[in-house]
Amino acid sequence: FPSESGSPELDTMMLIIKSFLEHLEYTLGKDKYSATRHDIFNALAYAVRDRMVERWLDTQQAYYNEDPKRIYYVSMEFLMGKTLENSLVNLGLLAEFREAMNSLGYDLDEFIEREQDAGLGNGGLGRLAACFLDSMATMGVPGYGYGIRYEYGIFRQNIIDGSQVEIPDNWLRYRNPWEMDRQEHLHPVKFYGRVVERKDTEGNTLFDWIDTEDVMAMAYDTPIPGYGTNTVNTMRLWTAKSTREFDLSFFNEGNYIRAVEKKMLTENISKVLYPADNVPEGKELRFKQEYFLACATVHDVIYRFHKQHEDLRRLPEKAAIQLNDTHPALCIPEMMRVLIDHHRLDWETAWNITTRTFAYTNHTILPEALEKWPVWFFEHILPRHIQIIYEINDRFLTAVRTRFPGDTGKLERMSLIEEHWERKVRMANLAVVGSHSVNGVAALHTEIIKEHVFKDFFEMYPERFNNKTNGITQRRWLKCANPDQARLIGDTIGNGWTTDLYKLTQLRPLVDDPAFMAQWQQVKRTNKDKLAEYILKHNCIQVNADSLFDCQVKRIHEYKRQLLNVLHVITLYNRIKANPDGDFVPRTIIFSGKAAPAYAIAKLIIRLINAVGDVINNDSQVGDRLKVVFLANYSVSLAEKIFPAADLSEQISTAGTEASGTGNMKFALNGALTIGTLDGANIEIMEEVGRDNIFIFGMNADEVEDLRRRGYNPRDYYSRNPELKKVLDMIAEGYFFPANRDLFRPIVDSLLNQGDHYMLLADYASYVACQEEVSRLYLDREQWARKAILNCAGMGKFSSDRTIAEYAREIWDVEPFEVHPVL
Ligand code: 26R
Repeated sequence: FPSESGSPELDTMMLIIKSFLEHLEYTLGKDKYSATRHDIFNALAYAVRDRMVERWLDTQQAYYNEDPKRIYYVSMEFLMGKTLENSLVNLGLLAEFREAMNSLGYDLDEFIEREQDAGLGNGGLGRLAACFLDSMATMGVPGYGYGIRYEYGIFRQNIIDGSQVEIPDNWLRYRNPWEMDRQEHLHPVKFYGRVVERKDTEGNTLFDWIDTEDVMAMAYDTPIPGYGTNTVNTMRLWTAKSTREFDLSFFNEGNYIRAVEKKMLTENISKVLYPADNVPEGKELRFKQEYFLACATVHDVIYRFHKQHEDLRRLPEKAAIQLNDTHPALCIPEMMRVLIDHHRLDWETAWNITTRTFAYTNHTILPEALEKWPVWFFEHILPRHIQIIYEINDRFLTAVRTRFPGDTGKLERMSLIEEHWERKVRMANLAVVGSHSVNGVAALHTEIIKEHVFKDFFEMYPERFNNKTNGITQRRWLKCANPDQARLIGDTIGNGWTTDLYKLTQLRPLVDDPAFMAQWQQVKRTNKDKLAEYILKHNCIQVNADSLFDCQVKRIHEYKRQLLNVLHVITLYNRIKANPDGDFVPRTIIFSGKAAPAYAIAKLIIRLINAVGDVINNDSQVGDRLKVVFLANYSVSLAEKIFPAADLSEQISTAGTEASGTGNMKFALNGALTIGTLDGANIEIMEEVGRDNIFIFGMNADEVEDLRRRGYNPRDYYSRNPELKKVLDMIAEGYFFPANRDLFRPIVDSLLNQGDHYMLLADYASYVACQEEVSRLYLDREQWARKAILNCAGMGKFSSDRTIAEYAREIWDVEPFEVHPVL
């Protein structure tokens, strides 16, 4: 290869080709005859990674030299999805790599598509963490993501005979070219054992945690490139390795097989992501995972601090640790343990450092999703930590007593320990007491936690509470996912929106530009054609791309009310059957989402959707006026196909239950209209796009609360609304599953006989009426497109760049650096 051709473009191309071929040959040991498609992908990925490494090392060196405050985002979940395309886009090398691969006879898109998702998360919380990493790198915030390198991510969902079947997600099988193992970054993590006290020469009591079973946490680092900058941050994921001491002591016992078995058991800690989302799963292994993450991370933070500083009292100036829900909240007692037992600080000093370093984000209002761990877990597994938690609690309750004398109810509610027949540690209380900041993830959510979930704490520490409305990264969710729409926007208003999403307001006047509108509609139509093709291929259902694509994609949970959507679908079906020659606005209803494997009623809802779909899709009288599609295995990459093709975004949770939602933002950014309740971030979306450009129905959070207080009787709604009654009777009587007519009875039972906790029946009439408005508007394609454009134009606020800027200023006290574009 000539080193310089005289043309910089050609030089870049040559370098890419050279790098790719060298990786194929020397890293993977293959040539063009023996290379598999995986090999090509891996060689390509290594070539892309090489382009990041130089900036990565430079960034880390700059952090060391300039010693800015570091931000640690600690999370049990990072739902990264695919990496190849996003990296190329952020590096500004997409076109160059496409051309280089082309010249070798390869289609880059094939390899972009073929990459395995990194699915190390369940849903909103994990994907938010991934968007935050992108924004921190883009904005030059010296951020680190800390998590667990699960060998198995979120399960793959197959649909077999209408039911969800879970398949393990062995995502590392064909190697992960993005990560680098850091054999030298190892921390021991202790479990079990006991605590002994002794006195030092000055008579102070010291605590030794001894006879422990240790596991090593080993780091794997993944580079996180910013968009159009030189910043490359780090995501550090821990994997469990058995210790050498462990090996020796057990092997010396002489039982070789038993020794290897034990060794394997300790390495199980990082084996699998727990697939529960908003439902409790009080498993010991999960508890150990949480401590594993907390311990390794706290030690790493202190290790990095100590490379440049002596005095731990300066830690809060140099480090901020953001806890992504309570899952990593054991960081708090772990930090106390290290400061007191290892560094011999007194309690007050240690507590001051700890509370000034930590901040906690709450992501859920559902009481059953608040983590509580049995005290006996602690006594057995983390005996020193329970002592520390008791001490935190004693001092805290003393403060409560002083502030609110005689209020025993308050003491009981605020205690870190729940005193029922089984005593439990309330992790949310621990997180609030141990942090200087507590935030909700949407305005309404923050109000609810202040007035309900953490009411007593808000009275005591009002200054701690603040809101940080969620956001999404426009680089992945518009530029990569919807290139045609991104290009149209770029050709019209320029590309400033990629780093300043508020620039989208410049689209507003274009609603009066017929040429722009026609192109807008054409983009949506092309995206719908692509999704229709996908549906035909995967579900063998021919859908009408001219129909209204009505989408609800998210985890399956009763509070999200997929079932309310189903009630509407059956209503439409009954209306068509009652009036077969009537005029109906054609709809394709698309569902996608996973149910927690142990969540029986959620799995039954999936079955119901598929059963209803079977009946409707095969009814020739219905034709293509109504189709119901359940897309299996919802994931980041499937989401990237659905959002761009959606006309209507279903955000229909019971008001006051969805903390924020982020899918709602992705839909609107991609030009879908929202039908939703006044819940979570829907309210703020309405404020940004205007009340006329969104479909709002149902009770608001206050009305839900009121009705609950007054006494809610779902049967009132059932007996008074004949259309609703018919729908429920059909489900209950087995209309959709004649082979087993009782199959769906539990669903109807939950509504009619178990109190309809999420109040579907109360919102049904309003929902159906609102859907009629949706259909009416869809008949006027111009009006529809107008509103869709205004939705996209109003999404500026929902960039995760804005969210991160607020965290940086108001919680972390770091200034986002200047963005340094690469020339
Ligand atoms: C511990 C276990 C029971 C558990 C509880 C809750 C495991 C996982 C969860 C998931 C929760 C915390 C979650 O994902 N919450 C979602 O966070 C998003 C990002 O803030 C919000 O947009 C979304 O509304 C909320 O449900």
